Amino acid sequence: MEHTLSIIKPDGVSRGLVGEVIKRFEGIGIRIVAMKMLHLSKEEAEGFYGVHRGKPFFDSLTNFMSSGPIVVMVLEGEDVIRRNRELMGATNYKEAEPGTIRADFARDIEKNIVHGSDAPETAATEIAYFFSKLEIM
Ligand code: IDP
Ligand code: MG
Repeated sequence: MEHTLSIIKPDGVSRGLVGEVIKRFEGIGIRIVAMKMLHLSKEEAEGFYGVHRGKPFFDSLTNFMSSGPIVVMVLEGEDVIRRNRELMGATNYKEAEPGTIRADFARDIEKNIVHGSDAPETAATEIAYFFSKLEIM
């Protein structure tokens, strides 16, 4: 059974979309096996998005990600990394398939509601960034 990390970003939380996002996961049989609300510091956001250090949007992205509470979740299911990415839609909401979370709710390439791991290696690293083994059901 595969695991992935999902984050409802500060815009998703402040716009009241936590339930909407979770409903979409549960609606296709993806299970939530860990969940918590956090408010990252700038340094913690920079650590999480370390792969993007040096990119033009890095400073703005990490300011945004540390601007308010987020909901972090470990999702479990068959092929869940790919299926979560499919539910999310493309990074740029303008290119996201209709019916995806980003197409339905995002109006900004940066403030795009959700994060999802993109591969098994990044899923493992990202889950370990937020959760200990004991916190995963
Ligand atoms: P992903 O979230 O779809 O995996 P990544 O390329 O990993 O997309 O980028 C991480 C996050 O950085 C995006 O979700 C978005 O919030 C932000 N981002 C990516 N590209 C841009 C950009 O060109 N301008 C502003 N923000 C961006
Ligand atoms: Mg990514």
